[in-house]
Amino acid sequence: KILVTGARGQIGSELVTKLRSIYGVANVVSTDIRYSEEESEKGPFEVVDVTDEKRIYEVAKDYQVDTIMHLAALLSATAEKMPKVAWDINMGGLVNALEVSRELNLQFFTPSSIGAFGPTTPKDSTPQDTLQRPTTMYGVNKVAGELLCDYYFERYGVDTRGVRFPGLISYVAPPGGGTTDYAVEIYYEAIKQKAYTSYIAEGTYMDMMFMPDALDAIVQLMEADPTKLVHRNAFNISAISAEPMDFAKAIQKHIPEFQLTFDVDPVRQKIADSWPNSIDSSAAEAEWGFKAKYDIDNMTKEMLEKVEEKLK
Ligand code: VAH
Repeated sequence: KILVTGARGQIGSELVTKLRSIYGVANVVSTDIRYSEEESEKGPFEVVDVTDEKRIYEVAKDYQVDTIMHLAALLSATAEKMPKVAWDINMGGLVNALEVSRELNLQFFTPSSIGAFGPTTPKDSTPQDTLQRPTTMYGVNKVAGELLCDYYFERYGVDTRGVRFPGLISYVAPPGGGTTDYAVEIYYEAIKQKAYTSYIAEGTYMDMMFMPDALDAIVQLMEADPTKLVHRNAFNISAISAEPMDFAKAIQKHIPEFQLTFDVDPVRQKIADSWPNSIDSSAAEAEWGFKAKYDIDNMTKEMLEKVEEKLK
């Protein structure tokens, strides 16, 4: 049985659906800070504010879960707007969820991000083990989070596992306040206006991944043989290293008249410039068989089809 925090977020909303299709509806408790009629009709749902440790404990105990997948967090751009609030939620929520996992001996997953790297990290094919001095509050939270999860594994034996996600592209729930959100918005605008103005500058490479690959990676890592894991928090995984023009070219194969223009947002550009251009996934491939299925072309085909359907 799995407790998911942040279940109404960009990852959470699709992860809950996937987990329920694998493990059964009754075996996945979705939780979020706000009540949702829709969520509670789909399966077990509870209101949980992750800054309230007792509440996490109560739900984990009542439902007798054996795993927590902790997704509740503020993303990079939002965190830069309210750094102290981001610290309280991202670190306070994480340590609360880890404490409950220790007390109830639960398996534990939480995502890190390419945002855990900084401007002094090698930018191309960023290694699994390298210098991590991020210059954003989100990045500080992610590096501290990786170290905290490894600590709970080494010190208390909590089976903690994590991946460093690239920018995730999806069509179910919109991303909230990320730096890579342009790569989702561009598909919606391509359908609506056949044009998009990117707040990230031409030539800015970042790692990206289609949500189905991200969800498969979570399940695969959590089911992996623990004796084979050399690393735990958190594995580099990537699928696509792309800049805005790469998305435009992929879209133009389906919508030839699509136009991409630029109006750079200095805040999010500064964040993007501090992140790698591409990261190396070889540790994940070697230790638990990670393999992405989507490249920018098959992702673009599916995104345009699904977004068009959604906007009908
Ligand atoms: C963000 N989508 O932009 C998230 C993610 C790598 C990017 O961490 O903050």
